[in-house]
Amino acid sequence: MEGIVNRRDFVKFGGMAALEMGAARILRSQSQPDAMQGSPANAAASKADITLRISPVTVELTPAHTISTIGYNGTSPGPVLHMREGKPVSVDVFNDTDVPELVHWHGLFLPPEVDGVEEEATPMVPPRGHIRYQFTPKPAGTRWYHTHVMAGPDLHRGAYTGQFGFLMIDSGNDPGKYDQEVFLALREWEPFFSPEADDDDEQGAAGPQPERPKVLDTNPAGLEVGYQMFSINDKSLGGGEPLRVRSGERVLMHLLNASASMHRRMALPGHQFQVIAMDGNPVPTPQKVDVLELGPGERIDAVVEMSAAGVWILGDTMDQDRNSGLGIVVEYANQHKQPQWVMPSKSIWDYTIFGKAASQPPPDGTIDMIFAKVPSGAGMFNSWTVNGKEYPHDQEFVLKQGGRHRLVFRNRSEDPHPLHLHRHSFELVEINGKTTGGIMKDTVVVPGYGRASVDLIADQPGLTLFHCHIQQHMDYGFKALFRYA
Ligand SMILES: [Cu+2]
Repeated sequence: MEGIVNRRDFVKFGGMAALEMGAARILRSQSQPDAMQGSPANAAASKADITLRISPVTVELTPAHTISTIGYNGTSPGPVLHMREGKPVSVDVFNDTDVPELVHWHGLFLPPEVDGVEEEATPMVPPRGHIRYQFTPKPAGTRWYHTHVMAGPDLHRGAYTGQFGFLMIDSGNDPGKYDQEVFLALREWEPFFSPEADDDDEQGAAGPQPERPKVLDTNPAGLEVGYQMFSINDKSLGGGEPLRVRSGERVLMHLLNASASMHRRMALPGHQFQVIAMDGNPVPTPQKVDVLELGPGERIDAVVEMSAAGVWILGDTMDQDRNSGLGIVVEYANQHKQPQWVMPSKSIWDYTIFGKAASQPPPDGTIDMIFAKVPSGAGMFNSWTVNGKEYPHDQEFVLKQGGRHRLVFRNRSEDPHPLHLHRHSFELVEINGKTTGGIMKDTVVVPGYGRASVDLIADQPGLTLFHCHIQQHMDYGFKALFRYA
């Protein structure tokens, strides 16, 4: 017991020391990146708990269609990683590519120096180099890991590659009320630039639009990103083994939208999803729904009771994407029909049905954040502003240690944006005028011309990146750095 306490204290001390030398660390990482691999705690050449190797991989989406990308440990998605909440872990990351990389641990409360974000001064994993991350994972739940580099105009970088995977933080208290557990990462491949977004925004068009400006900017928009192939994990619909189930089984599905830009609506005809957690955090009011909606970066844990024997397609509701691979066959034992798809009736995704009555205390302060698109603001591409400015901002977003900050996200553009805050989770307070409580997230989709308010308790000192999880939006201005006063 004594030994454990000592080690924790040591890790804590290491974290604080690193924070104080933040500026020095940036310099060191620029001048001699190799030096960043060791703090005294990991100087020994012991084997890490987990090894991740970033390298070129091929992915056989169907027997007839194999793609090349960058992945982890020879695959994409990377392995499902398991860590125990509160138990210190070491991860060796080897970068077998010719460009600097970063591994970000999405949804974890980590110090900036291991969060995997250049803007927070996490050191890069040098080309052909190695770095060791050491941290204490928390909180428990469905997290994920992915690259966090800029891609800009390069569709072979960042979130367009296969560098993503599930990261499960286990609390040790899983009641295990299910018969099977499956991991479903939703993805697209072979990106290309296109004059139109490859996205249907049914919700944005149908919902209230409290932030719609009176006068819209009608300048011609820049190029966006479309895709040719789609998959769940590494297989396109029909390209791999079906998900085999039995009548009466309860299947726990972990869904992750690992897309660089696409919003997803998923359905399984004849079945409902009992949503038990969003972004890995248990929801106050689990509910059954016909359709799940996930913006890039979001996760949903849902239990599906297998009560409609047959062979079905679990897939995206957009015909083109599903028919190009975004789905998986769900096959009951002893059933051998053609897989069936039935379009669900229209439904509006509403986070608040999973919440409870709002009961947040008044915040200590409010931070307004207005998001807007500048059509063709970056030449070929659009640019994005936060409070009228592209990243970086000048010390504008400051948190007070221990304070409850209400962030008001005002989306003055027609696109829905999945807004992600690093190193913290926040509580959804209001979306398009509907109040709610108890929904803890790290990524929230603010609908087109919509508004969301979230409460952030500032209890993780250090630089904290906020950004849209659509790679192209993030790369062209849509991010901001929070500081602690
Ligand atoms: Cu965005």
